[in-house]
Amino acid sequence: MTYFKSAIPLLFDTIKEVIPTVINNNKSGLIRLSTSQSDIKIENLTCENLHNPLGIDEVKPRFSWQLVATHNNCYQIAYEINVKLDNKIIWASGKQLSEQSVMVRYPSTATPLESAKKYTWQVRVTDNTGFTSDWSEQAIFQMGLLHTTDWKAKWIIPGYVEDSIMRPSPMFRKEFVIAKKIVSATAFITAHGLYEARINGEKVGDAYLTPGWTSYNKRLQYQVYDVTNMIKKGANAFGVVLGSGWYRGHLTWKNYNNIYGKDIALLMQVQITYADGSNEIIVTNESWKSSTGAIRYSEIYDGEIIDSRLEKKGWDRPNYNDQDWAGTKEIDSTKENLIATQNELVEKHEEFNPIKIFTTPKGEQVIDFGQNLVGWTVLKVKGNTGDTVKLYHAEVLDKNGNFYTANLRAAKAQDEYILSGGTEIFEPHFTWHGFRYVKIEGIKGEIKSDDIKAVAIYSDMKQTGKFESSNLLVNQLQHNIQWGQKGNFIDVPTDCPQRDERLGWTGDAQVFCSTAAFNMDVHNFFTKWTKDIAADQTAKGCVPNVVPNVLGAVTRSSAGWGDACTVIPWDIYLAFGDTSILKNQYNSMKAYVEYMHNTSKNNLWNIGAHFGDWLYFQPENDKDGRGAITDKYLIAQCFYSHSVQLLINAAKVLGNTADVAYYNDLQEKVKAAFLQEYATPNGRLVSATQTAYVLALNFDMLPEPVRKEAAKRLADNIKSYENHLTTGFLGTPYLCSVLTNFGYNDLAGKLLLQDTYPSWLYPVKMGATTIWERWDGQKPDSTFQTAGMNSFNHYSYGAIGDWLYKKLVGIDTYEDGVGYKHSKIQPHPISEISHASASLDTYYGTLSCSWKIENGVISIDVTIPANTHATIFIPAKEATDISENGKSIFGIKEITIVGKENEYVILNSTSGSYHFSCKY
Ligand code: RAM
Repeated sequence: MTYFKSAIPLLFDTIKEVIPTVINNNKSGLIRLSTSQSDIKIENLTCENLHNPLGIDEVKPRFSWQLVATHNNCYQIAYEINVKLDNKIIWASGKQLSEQSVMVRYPSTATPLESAKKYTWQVRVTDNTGFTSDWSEQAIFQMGLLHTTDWKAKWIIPGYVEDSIMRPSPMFRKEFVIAKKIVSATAFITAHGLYEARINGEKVGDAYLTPGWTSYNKRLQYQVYDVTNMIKKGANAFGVVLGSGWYRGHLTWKNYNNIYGKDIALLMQVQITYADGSNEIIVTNESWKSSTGAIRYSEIYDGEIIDSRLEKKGWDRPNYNDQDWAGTKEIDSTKENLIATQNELVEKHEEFNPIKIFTTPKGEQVIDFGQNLVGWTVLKVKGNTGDTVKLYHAEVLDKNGNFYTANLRAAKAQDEYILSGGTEIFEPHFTWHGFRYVKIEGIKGEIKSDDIKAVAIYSDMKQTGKFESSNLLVNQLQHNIQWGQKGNFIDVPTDCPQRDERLGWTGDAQVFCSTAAFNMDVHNFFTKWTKDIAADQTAKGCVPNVVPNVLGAVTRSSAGWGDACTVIPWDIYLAFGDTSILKNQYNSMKAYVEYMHNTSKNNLWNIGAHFGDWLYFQPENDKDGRGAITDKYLIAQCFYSHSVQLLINAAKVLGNTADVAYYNDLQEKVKAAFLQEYATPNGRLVSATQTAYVLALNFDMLPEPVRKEAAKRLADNIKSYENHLTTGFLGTPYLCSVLTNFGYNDLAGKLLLQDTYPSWLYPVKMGATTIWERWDGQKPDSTFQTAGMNSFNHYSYGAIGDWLYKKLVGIDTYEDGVGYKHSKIQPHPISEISHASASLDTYYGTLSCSWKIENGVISIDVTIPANTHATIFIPAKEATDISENGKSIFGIKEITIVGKENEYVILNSTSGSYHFSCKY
C-alpha cells in the first residue's frame, strides 16, 4: 500500500498556516474564514461516556466534548477544563495545548473526588484559527459511594415465611417525615434479585430489570437516582418490590435455581441535604416492613402472575396502614462487591400497536404487532373480579397460521392477570418476552386495538449508526440487524430473548461486537461486560462459554467463544478510541492466550471440545457430503493466532515491549504449527470449506505468496454453491470482508444479495423482522427447523452489518487515530446497488459517507467531523478525473492527493463536507 503522510499538519504548523480571509460559501457548505469569524461551539459533554451521570466510581473520570463548526478544517489546538464543587473550582486544567477532546482524564494530582458529591464541569477550546470558544454549558457528574463504609444501609429480607413454591414478590416499605426544606436527595439502591422502587406512589427512575446482571458474587451494580423532587415536606413513604430475576430465578435449559442465593434482599439508602446545610440518611434496616401483594409469581423465562385482587392499594404512599405487615430481617451479606453502574440501564423504548387481531385456524385469538421485539405488552382490560386473562408470546406462526411456541423450549413466556373488577391496566415487572405475536385468553368479547400495545425494552444506548441503500431487502436486513441488537442487549449481550436461555454467550457477542459498535454506542455496555468476563475467568485463564457464568464449573474454552475476551476490548478500542479498556482487560486477554498456550502441544491447540463453526450449512439429507464441516482444531488454531495477535496489538498500544517481543515469537510458532498441520505448501487447507479459507485469510495464517490462490479457492467454492454461503457463526462475520480485501467485492455483493437459502436475504424474503439463529429457521414450505435450536432473534449472522458500513459504504477508523480521529472512507460499490449511505455519530461528531452511481458517474458525499481528519479513497483512475463540488481537486487546500492504490485515488482531507464525483 502506498504510504502517505497524515493529513494533520503538526500542531504549530496548523497555527501558522491558517487564516485565509476570503469567505467562500459554496454549495457543499465549505466555508473558509478568518480568525475573527470562527464560530465553534462546544457541545455533547460527557463524563465516562455518559451525559450528566449520577453515581460513578471511577475516581479519575474522563471528560469528552465535541467541537461543532460550520466551517471545514477545524481543529482544536488547546482546551481548558474547570471542575467545580459547590460552585468553587477544584480543578482548573489551565490551557492545555492538545488536540485531545475525547476522554481527557481527571488528573491524580487534582483534589480527590469525594463519595456521593455532585460536581459541575465546563470546557472551552481554542481552534486552529486561534479562536477561543465560549465556555460550554455546565455539565454535571455525581460520584457513587466510593468506600464500602459509605454504605450505612443494611441488607434486608422479608420477615415473613415465604411460599417457597410460588415465591411471590416481596414488598418493603418505610414511612418517614421530613421537617425541613430539602436541597437535594439522592437514592442509592441495589438488590439481590430485581427491584422496582417507588416513592410516594411514583416509580423511581425510568429503568427496568435493575440492578442489571453481573457476576453478582464479585460485582453487583447499584443505581443512583436524584429523588429531590420526589420527597416532600411532611410524611413520605418508600416502597420497593423485588423479583427473583437472575439472582435466584430459574436459569438455563438445565433449570438451575438459586444460582446466586436463596433469598432476595434489598439495600437502599437515601442521602438528604437540607437547606440549612445539615444531612440525613434514611437506610434499609429492621425498621422497614414487609409483605406480599399482587405479584404472585415472576420468572424471567416463564412470565408473571399478577392477582390484582391482592394489590395493597397505597402501600407505597404515606399514611398506609401496615399494621398487619411483617417486619424485616437484616442479613449479613457483603457490600464489598458493590459497584456503580457503568452502562446505560434497560428502559422502555418503541411502542407497537397491533397491526392485526385475528383468530387462527385452531381458534386462538392472536394479536400481531408486526415486529419481533423484546419486552412486554401493556393491557387495558375490563372484567369481573376473579376473571383471568392469559397472554402467551410467540415469534412466529406455523405453516397453517397457528400460534407456534415449540421453539421457546421450556420457557412458558406467559403472563397471567387475575382481575379485581372494573377497568385495569396490566404489565409485568420482572420478566420479558421475545415475541411478535400474542395469544390472548380470557377476554370476553372483542379485543380492541387500543387496549393493548407492545413495548420494546433494551439497554438505553444511543443509536449512533444509520445505513441505507437502493436495495429495499438490504435495508430490511439492516433493520433486522438493529432489532436483533435491541432485543438482545438487555444489560448483557444475550444469544436470544425468548427461550430458556437468554445468556451472555461469549461467541455470539464477539462475532457481533464490531457491527454493534456501528449501530449503537456500546462502549460502556461492553466495558461493563468484559469486566464480568474477567471476573468469571478461571485461574488458568479459561473463559466461560456464557458470562455471567451460570453453567457451572468451567473446564474448557471453546475457540471463537473464549476469544470474546480479546476481540471485544480490541473492537471497542478501535471504535471508541478507549485505551483504558485495553489496560483494564490486558490481564484477562493475556491469561486466555496463556490458557491456550498451556493446553497446546508443540504450539498446536488441538485439544478440548469446541463448538466449531456453529450452525454452518448442513443440508438435511447430506448424502453427497455438501455439509460445510470445518475441522474444529483448524478453527481453534486460527482463533488462537487471532487472540495472540490482538494481545500483541494491545501490548503495543500500552507500550509493553517485552510482551510484544514474547508474543511475536509465539505467534510465529502458532502460525508455523498451523501450516504444518492444516495446509499444503500451496495453501490448500485440510477442510475445503469457506470458513476454513475465510479464517486462514482473515487471520493471515497463510504465507503471502499463496494467499491469492487461497482466495481463489474460496471464491470458487462459493461459485460451486451457485453464489451461496455455507458458513456458520465463526466464518460468516469475515466472509464478505475477505472477499472484498482479495479483489472479489462483486462476489461479496452476490452473497449479500442472494435470496435463496442459505443467505442473509432468504429470511428477509420469508418476512423476518429480526436475524434468525439458523439460515433456514423456517423452510421455503414454511415448516420449521428443529424446535430445540431455532430462535428467530439471534444476532450472530447480523455480523454482516460490519461489512455494510465498513466496506459497502466504506466507513472505518485507522489505528493511528482510533475512534475515528483518523477515519478511512473507501466505498466498495457492487453492481446491483446504485447507492448506499451510512452515518456514524462518533465521539467527535457525525461522520458520514454516501455514494450514488448515475449515468456513469459516481458521486460521493463525505462529512468528516471537526477535530478529525480522513483518508478518502475515490474509485478513479487519476486524480484529474475527480472533482469536488464541480471543481478540480487540485486547487482545494483542505485536500491532499496522496497516491494511488488498486482502483482508487487516495486523498487526505481535513474536517468538513465534501462532494466528490468522477466517471465510473
Ligand atoms: C446456543 C446458543 C448460542 C451458541 C451456543 C453454542 O445454545 O444459543 O447462540 O453460542 O449454543
